Amino acid sequence: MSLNFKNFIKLVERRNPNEPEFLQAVTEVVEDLIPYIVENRPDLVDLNILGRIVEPERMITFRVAWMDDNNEVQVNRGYRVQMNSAIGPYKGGLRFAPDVNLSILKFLAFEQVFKNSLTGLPIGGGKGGSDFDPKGKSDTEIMRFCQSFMTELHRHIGPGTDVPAGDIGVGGREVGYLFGQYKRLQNSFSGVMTGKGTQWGGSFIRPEATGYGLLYFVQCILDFNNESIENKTVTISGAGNVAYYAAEKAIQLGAKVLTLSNSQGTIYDKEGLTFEKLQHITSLGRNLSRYPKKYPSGSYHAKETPWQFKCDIALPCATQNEISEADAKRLVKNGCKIVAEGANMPSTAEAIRVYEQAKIHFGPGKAANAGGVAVSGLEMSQNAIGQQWPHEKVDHRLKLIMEEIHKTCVRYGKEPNGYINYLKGANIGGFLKVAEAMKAQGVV
Ligand code: NDP
Ligand code: 2IT
Repeated sequence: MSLNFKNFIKLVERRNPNEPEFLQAVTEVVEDLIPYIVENRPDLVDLNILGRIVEPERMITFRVAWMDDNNEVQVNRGYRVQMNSAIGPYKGGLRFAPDVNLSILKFLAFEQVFKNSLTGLPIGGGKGGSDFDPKGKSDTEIMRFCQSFMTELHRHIGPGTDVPAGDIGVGGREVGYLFGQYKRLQNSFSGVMTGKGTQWGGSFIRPEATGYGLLYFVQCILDFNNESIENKTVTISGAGNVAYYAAEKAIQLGAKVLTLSNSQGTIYDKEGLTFEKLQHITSLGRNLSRYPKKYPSGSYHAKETPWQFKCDIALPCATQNEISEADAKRLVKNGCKIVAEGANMPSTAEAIRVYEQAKIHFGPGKAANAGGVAVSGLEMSQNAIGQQWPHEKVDHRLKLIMEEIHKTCVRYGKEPNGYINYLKGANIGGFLKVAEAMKAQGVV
């Protein structure tokens, strides 16, 4: 069997028409994998592992009908993409946002396979969600939607089959309603979801894990280059779960955090954010424009992203394709030395080329934001043995996992001139474990 990049991508494009995000994610991975396996692993070429890994094992789409507060019947579409279960049950978040479609969920599920493998834990890859828009909905509308969503999803998931969690638009509240409905339908209290409340089966540090893990990964990059994070300037996009805890940990480690943002605009505080300022931002909800009223060192930039501001480290933590080629050029021109992704695929393919040409350090999402799902994996372990580990233990394990991921990236991503291509390292390192498992389990 022969394997050639152009023909492979053509085939993926033909089989998945009109799915630009999925194609982008696949291209980003197989660009690194094809040369590697053709040279080093002809056995994997013969078994058509790549052809199999880009095909979801199962995809479920379903109707979600629910009643809004005006007693009108609303209809949304629900999805679960069960991508790969070679190394463990499908694992990955649920996203509720109006732009959710199959292309976005397939790209997220595909990335999740490599990310979950990198954590070293026994978890396969999946992702799901709905085009439901939680913004502006009442608490009871959110609950009714979650209950209706889970009424269908419950028959496809389970603690040994598929374990969902949160993502954009799905946080602790939604996980609670989803879990409650699953428990009621199955008459069983189980570890079917992660991100649960710490009173009822959740792990300590899970809410913080993605943002904290991101900063631990940045620390690894800096250590590797004999540098420290202290007094480095950091720009962060987003103001949700990942962005908030990334900012908190960056401040704790002595960095100067200059921005947070949402889909409406960006806060820039030239004196840097503090814990108190972060709390105030939380109290503003989505109304970030009110920030300068309380903190005059801050300014608000409507409809703008953080990437125009000078920084040492940029941490995109909002959504896919939020850094364009022009943004990347501006970051490099302004002296940015590290881009590490809290979000999934926030850099366009063109932006990544700019980073690589400028030889700045680029931590791709599947490595840099793996802390969230890693602690989800630890939550599954705790549920399986009926225990709850203390904060310190979970945080310590999170740090060790991020350090191991960094080592894997260095091992497979080091180029002859010494530059660490973290993307290549993460792609190859994440792939090999899944590929070996698929090989061992026969042609399925
Ligand atoms: P949240 O829903 O908590 O927050 C999302 C934030 O991003 C909000 O501030 C939101 O602004 C902003 N945002 C969302 N969509 C857009 C958009 N189209 N343009 C600009 N801003 C946008 O989500 P999370 O923090 O959980 O997720 C953020 C990213 O991190 C996602 O890419 C997710 O896949 C990834 N991730 C999350 C993990 C987790 O554990 N939660 C784990 C690993 C990765 P607004 O309110 O205005 O929409
Ligand atoms: O993108 C991600 O890794 C997540 N949204 C977290 C998934 C999880 O199962 O914790």
